[in-house]
Amino acid sequence: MTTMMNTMNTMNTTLPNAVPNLDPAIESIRAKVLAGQRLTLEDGAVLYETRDIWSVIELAKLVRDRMHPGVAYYNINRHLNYTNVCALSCKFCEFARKQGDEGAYTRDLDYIKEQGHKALESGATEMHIVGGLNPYLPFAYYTEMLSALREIVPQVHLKAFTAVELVHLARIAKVYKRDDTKVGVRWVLERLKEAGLGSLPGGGAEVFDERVHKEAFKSKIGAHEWLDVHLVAHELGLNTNCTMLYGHVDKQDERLRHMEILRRSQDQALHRLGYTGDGDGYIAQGIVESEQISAPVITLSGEGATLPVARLAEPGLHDVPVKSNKDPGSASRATEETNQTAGGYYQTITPLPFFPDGSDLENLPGPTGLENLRTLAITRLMLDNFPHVKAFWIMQSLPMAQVMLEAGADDIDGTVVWYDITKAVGKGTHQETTELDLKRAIEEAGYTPIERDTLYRPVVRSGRDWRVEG
Ligand code: V47
Repeated sequence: MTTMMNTMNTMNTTLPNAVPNLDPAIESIRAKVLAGQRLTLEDGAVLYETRDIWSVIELAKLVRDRMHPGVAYYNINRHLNYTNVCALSCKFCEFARKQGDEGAYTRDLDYIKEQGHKALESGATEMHIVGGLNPYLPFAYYTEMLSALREIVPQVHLKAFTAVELVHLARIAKVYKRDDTKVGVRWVLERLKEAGLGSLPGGGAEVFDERVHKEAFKSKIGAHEWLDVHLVAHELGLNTNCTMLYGHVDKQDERLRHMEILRRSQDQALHRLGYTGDGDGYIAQGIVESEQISAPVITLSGEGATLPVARLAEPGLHDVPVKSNKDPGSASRATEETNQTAGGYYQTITPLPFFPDGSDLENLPGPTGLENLRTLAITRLMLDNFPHVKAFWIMQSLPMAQVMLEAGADDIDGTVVWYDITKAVGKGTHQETTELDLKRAIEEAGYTPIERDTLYRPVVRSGRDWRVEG
């Protein structure tokens, strides 16, 4: 017996440590996360550098569960890419074609209406509509597209046009002002909203950094213009999303800076809606040295924080007051006094891992599975004022999207159907999953699936008929 114990002791000392990666550097970050405090860029760097990736994931799950206890969202949607003809030549993009190239297309109004009918038949709550910067389409094409869909599918939310498309629209409508993007974009957005636009998707943000911009998407709008477009949308009461396309020529510190810029932009949006923060706001630098953002820090990831309430999508019905997470009275006052609306903030961030295939950066490997999980978890932890983090299964696969629910994501987008911008390995552009698959993935991950509309309001459904709860 003694001999056996001795043998076991010897074996124990030669076994690898059962938890080899625990990193004490994470402990101060853990304390901040538990207290609902904002993490710094230095904290973010630690989270990127540590070998203890499971602690990073565990912390992100803690925050995700605190914000959305027991549930995960999904939606029934349809993506529509109306043209792939694009004046730009971004290096990471395999979607764009020049007019006359093989495979170049521009959908006419009949095609678009047909997509509307299909959305209706499938019971979709959202159409996600984006395309290239097609220099041959007039401004009227866009308003007619929205008006036609509004007529066919009045209930379906039209989430359409990324920031760069909206700047392009200002150019073709000849209202673009080089020294103030906001003026032309406001003109465009007012008309699109009138025609039926419900919110903006988050594409085209890429990574907000001059070097990355120059190297990978030089002719596209930069951070300033992207943020200006979203600012105007917020001022008009439209909710928007945002993305981070990472894993190409970007570095980790540039991703962190991207996150910092987004959360400061969200501080501004929430402050405008009456969120008061905890009073210890810091004056952060904007994108350029001379610019300062003076909104207070507003976090939504702490215990008991109130997420902004969704509002009705129809034009003119944007007047549901939000509640402040710190001072419930202040938001209602702001709403009454300044006629602010509850719409007008970033709803969700979708981290997009770079897909090299077919792009000019095909020589790059693209991010690995662990890099994807780590970046997602850090996104959840850094973007403490973003209500949602989305797993876009098209770019991750559904099995990976399911794992992402354990690492910070609370939402899986969506049934999709056709998607042309990237193709998951071995797939064509027909990329569809069923509601059943989404629900099964969510339930197996231990969450209750909640079907949501674009504004994250729970949907009550009977077959293809649906209504928003409440
Ligand atoms: O804007 C382009 C990116 C975006 C590649 O807001 C690429 O709810 C990876 O924005 N590899 C489109 N990404 C997707 C997008 C999106 C998706 C789902 C939901 C939402 C939302 C937004 O895809 C583009 C661009 O940033 N992209 N090429 C590529 N090779």
